[in-house]
Amino acid sequence: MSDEFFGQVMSDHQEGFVPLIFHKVSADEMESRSSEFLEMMSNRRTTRHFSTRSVSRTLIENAILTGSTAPSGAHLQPWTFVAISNPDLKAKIREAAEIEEKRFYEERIPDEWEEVLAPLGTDYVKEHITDAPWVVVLFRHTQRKRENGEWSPTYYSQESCGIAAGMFISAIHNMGLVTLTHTPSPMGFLGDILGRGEHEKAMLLMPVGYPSDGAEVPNLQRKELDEISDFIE
Ligand code: IYR
Repeated sequence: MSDEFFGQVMSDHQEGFVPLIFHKVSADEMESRSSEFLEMMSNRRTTRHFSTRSVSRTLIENAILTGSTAPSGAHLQPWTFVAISNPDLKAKIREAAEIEEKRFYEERIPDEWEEVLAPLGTDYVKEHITDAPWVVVLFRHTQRKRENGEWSPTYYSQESCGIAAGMFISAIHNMGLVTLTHTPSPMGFLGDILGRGEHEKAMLLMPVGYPSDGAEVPNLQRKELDEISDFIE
């Protein structure tokens, strides 16, 4: 097959098709698996209270690999998960995050935003960044480097990284750990501190670890099915 297609070099793409690996599941088994998975995921909560207990690198690698099974626009997999356990680096990130967050909470936060944040009990102090044994920062690629060294766009990178983050979070919960989707704003300092390229934009900072003894979560309810769906049959 030619390497040239409408003048574009195709060599940085894999070509062809392979059979789908699909495991048949009986109707009964489907029902039980669907409700078991729902129950497992219903027990997931976001907490801000992390233990300093260590977590093996293998667990973080498996969560990242699970996140990276996400579908992505044109299969460009436009993400980098930067996993940090180095205490000095975590302290540096916390310091920079708290500078931004202090400004956010004290000066920039609009009233309507303050109103909906209040029940979550958040403030500018981000001890989770130094308490959690790992901090994983998800960077979204806005551009990709071709094999010939030129830059081209990525497609649906927000959607792709959102899905990858969801799968990462599910993997963390499934393995018995907790995480928090922290979005310091603005997040530009993360690319600077972690030395990422211009084509990578920090999207989420996720501390990962065990909850601290006595960890708490806000007393929140999830919406009912009829509030989040509309069936047209
Ligand atoms: N970035 C801030 C504020 C914040 C915003 C939302 I939307 C939240 O759901 C929670 C917090 C912070 O991380 O504290």
